[in-house]
Amino acid sequence: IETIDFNGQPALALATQAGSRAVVSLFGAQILSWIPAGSEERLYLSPAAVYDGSTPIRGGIPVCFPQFAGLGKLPKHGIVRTRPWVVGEQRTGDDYALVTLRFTETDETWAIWPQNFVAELTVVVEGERLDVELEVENTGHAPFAFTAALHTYLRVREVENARLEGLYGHEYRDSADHNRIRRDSGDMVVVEDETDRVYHDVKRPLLLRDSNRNLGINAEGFPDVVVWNPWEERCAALADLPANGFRHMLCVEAAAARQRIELDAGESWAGRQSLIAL
Ligand code: TA6
Repeated sequence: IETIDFNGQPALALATQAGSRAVVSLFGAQILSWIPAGSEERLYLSPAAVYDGSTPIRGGIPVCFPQFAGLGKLPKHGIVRTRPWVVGEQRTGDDYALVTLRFTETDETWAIWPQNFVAELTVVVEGERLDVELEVENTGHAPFAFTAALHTYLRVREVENARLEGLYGHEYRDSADHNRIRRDSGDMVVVEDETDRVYHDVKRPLLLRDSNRNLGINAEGFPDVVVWNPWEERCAALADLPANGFRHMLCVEAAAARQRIELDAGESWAGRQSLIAL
């Protein structure tokens, strides 16, 4: 595990002897790259991403906390994706590398969200796996509630050819269509238009089929799954995504969005997303 400069932001580069690699930025505790052993890049990081701290980094795995999207009055996707985290534990074994980054409230975050908390993101690369765990502790004296997500941008060869399996029969809120509540009735999700859905209560693992490579996606603690692709028009409106960027990304996010998670003083919560290159 090495500290590196990634486009002007301090980051940690993880590597295992077997050849898995990942890069985690201290800005937002955002994973920017993941290459499973013997494979190629599996996360989408926009070539037009901005790293000067003025805006979130487009791509990788942004951490959304204590608010997912615009579900409340806080800034979109919360307050930790645009702030520096500190490095905690760093460990490597024969076949894995682990880092923990920590964020503790500051005067600045208190002014936006008046709560005492510690958020910890633990990243483990091991063989074909990437495990990402977000832990939140209420270190104050009163209860608080939050929504959250690991806003994972997966790299796909051609989004129209990608197939996401495992969501059949699930209810979802369609943010791309007036927040209508629908039920998925297809064997797989195919993205061929703007897609922005919050699937509720997903207990099954998902499988992303992408040309000749597959990815298993598992979550624990995060009850919901968000599937997002901005498609052509919305992509064109995002200055930090190239015009064809939407073709090479698909966000499949582990989220706690439908219901807020409530934590009493002293309580903790943890949610995890695992990606497995198959
Ligand atoms: O997770 C989906 C979403 O909430 C979309 O509605 C879309 O706006 C996206 O996140 C990206 O948000 P951002 O603030 O990073 O541009």
